[in-house]
This record gives sequence, C-alpha cells and structure tokens, in this order.
Amino acid sequence: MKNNKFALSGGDAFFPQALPVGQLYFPSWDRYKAAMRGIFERRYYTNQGPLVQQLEGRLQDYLGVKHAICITNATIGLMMAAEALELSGKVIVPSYTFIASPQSLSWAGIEPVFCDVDPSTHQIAIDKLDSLIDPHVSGIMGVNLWGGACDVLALENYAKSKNLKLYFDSAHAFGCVVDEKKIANFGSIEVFSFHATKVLSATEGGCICTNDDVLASRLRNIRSSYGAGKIVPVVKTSNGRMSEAQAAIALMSLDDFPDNQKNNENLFRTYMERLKHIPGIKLVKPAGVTFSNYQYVVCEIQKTTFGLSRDSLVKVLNAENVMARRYFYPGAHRTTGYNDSLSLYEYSLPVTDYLCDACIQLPIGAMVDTNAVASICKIIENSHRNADYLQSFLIENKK
Ligand code: T4K
Repeated sequence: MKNNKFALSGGDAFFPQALPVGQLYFPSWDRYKAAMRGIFERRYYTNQGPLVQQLEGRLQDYLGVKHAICITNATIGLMMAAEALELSGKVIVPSYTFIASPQSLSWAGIEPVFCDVDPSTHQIAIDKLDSLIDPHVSGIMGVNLWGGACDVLALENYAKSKNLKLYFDSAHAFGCVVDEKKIANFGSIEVFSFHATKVLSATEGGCICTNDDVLASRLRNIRSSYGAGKIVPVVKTSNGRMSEAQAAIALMSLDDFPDNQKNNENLFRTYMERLKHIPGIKLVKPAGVTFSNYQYVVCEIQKTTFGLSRDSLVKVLNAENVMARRYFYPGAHRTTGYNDSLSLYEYSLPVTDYLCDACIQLPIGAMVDTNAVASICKIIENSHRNADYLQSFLIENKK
C-alpha cells in the first residue's frame, strides 16, 4: 500500500520484507558463537548435557516449580504427559487449539472429547464440561491460549470434584502469572513450547513442569534413560531429549525474556490504541492472568461491521508482506484425523466454529517495532475504509 494503492490490486507492498507472526528470537552472532564454541570444547552435543541441566535448574527457579523437564518439543511433551498420567478412554480438550493438543491424545490411544470455548476469553468453557462427561472420561487437558490462561483454579476444583486428572497445554503461556503463581504450577502437569515462534525459544524445544515427585520420575524415565534420575518402571519410553544447542539458545532467550516480554507488551498496547477506533475488529486481551507474555496478537473480525471477511483481510495484508494468518483454522474437530467423529461435533461447538472463521493473528515479537505496528494498523484501517472496493476487486479477480 504505497501512494494509496493496495499491493493486492497492483501497488507496491508496504513492507519490503515479510513480517512474520512469531517471536523469532535471535541472540547476537557473538553470543551465539560463544555458546556453540563451549559445546565444541566440551565435545558434548546431547543426552542431558551440562546446558540442559543448567536450563532445567534455571526454569525451576524462575517458574517456582519443583521439576522442569526439558524436552525436544511440546508435541512430544504432551504425548509423554498422557503416558505419565496413565490416562485412558477419553480426555476432554478444547477444539479451538493447535492440532498437537488432541493429536497427542490420539497417539496415546485416547479419544479426544472436544469442548467449546468461552466467547470472550477463548479459553475452555467450564460450563460445557458436565455435558461431556461419561464413565470413560479420565481427564481434562486445559489449553492456556494467547498469553492468557483458562480459569485454572475453577478447573482444578471441577476436576477434583469429578475425580478426573487435569493437566495443561501451556505452549503459549511461558512467564504468565495467575494469582501470584506462575503458570507451571496448576493441574498435575503443564507443558510449555520453546518453538522459535514462542516467547521463550530453543528453536525447537519445550519443558514439562510438575510439583509431583512420582510424576516427575515417570516423565524423566519416559523421556529417555539419560537424565532419568531414579529408575522407575514405565511401559513406554521415547526420545524426548533436548540437545545442548537447543538449551544454549533457550538459556540466552531466558536471559532476554524480561526485555522481550516488555517489547511485546509495548507492541500489544500500540495495537490496542490504534485498532480501538476501527469498527468490526476486536483485539483479544490475555484473559485470566495478572502478568502476560503478550506473545500473540489475535483479533476477531466481525465481517458485517468491518466490511471484509477475515479471509479477505488476510489476503490484503499478505500482499503488503504482513504475514497475518487464520488462527486456528480449521477447528481440530474438522481436521482429517477426526472426520469419523465429526457428526458428534458438527453443531455443538458454535463458538469454536465462529472463532475459526473470525480470528486473525497479526505480527508481534522481535521482527516488528512500534512503527511497523502503526503501519499495519493503518493498512487495516484503510482496508475497512475501502472494503467495498477491495471486496469487488477480490471477486472480479477470483482471488
Ligand atoms: N499446543 C499449542 C497450543 C501450540 O500452539 C503448539 C504449537 C503446540 C502445542 C506444540 O508445540 P511444539 O511441538 O511446536 O513445540 C507454528 C509452530 O510450529 C508451533 O510451535 C505453534 N504452536 C503453531 C501454532 O505455529 P507453523 O508451522 O504454523 O509455523 P510457521 O512455520 O508457519 O511459522 C510462523 C511464521 O514465522 C511464518 O510466517 C514463517 C515465520 N518463521 C518461522 C520460523 C520457524 C520464520 O520467519 N523463521 C523461522 O525460523 O507452526
């Protein structure tokens, strides 16, 4: 969008380089080199090396949790959690999440039972749980979304009253605080992602947190014999180890977390300020936390008021090199793996279906600054003002 011409209709893209949606933390080359030199000097790449051990200690201190067990990514962490918790039959999980949440259950031979989410917070709808419970349900997986949290305390009480196991996919929630307690300390287990797009990055990676010694021993033995600590019998083992190179990046990312969090918060507030006057776009604020990592910017597009659908706005922004995307899309219950049970959920997850059609994720993190955010908001405002023109352009050109 240069000289008032949208890139979609032949103008030049506003941004010369693509602005991605994730955190994408890169330490300085000198720091990276020094960390890698240490690994070369020690001649030790992986298998619970000194950097992984250091990272586990620092995470435990930072999160105030008894056990932080580093892993190669959160997907395998969720699979390990299902095994360690000895879940069986069915587990309730929101459908409005990344596909790894329910897929980790499928890998463990457990049927996911999809729950709807709360329309204002996007977190699991606790008032819908009763209708999903049957004698085969053995647990609940809460998903802490968007740098916010489910109502974790209410979920703990609920799970206790129904004698169900409770654990959390906290891939989005590193550093977030509920009632002066860091996320990591709720339910039996919490799993974080340290993927490159997350606020704490190991490039790929994650950690599993628990305050339960027995579960921690089981998890360490499931992860691998390296770092297993006390040997306890487990039926399934895996390779969920984190490498030294992953841990080296994560340690630098942890050092820089306060700065990155502040930067994200500042960018988020800029979005809030600049988007609040534009009709039909609602920025979702992190729910249920007193401190957020602000690692995601997610907005609902109300098509009739904004003038364009979410999908059309994604096309307009992508042409300007703003790599906004649909998030999450489709709902997990509409993905190939769960086709067989779609009839159960076709009409029972109205909020999830609405959000999958309405939500857009916008860039935040290390690759954007406040000027870029202000320009993205300007493009969105211009898209609203020129919605009729853009819509007919998209139709005529079958885009
Ligand atoms: N639970 C939840 C709720 C999750 O959101 C996730 C993962 C998980 C569990 C599982 O965690 P992990 O097993 O991944 O640890 C991304 C991430 O791979 C994934 O971590 C994340 N959530 C998911 C929602 O998004 P992709 O495949 O859609 O990312 P991608 O490649 O499209 O990257 C996003 C943008 O960043 C693109 O514009 C490209 C750009 N990019 C990406 C990378 C990796 C770069 O410019 N450089 C890079 O190095 O999944």
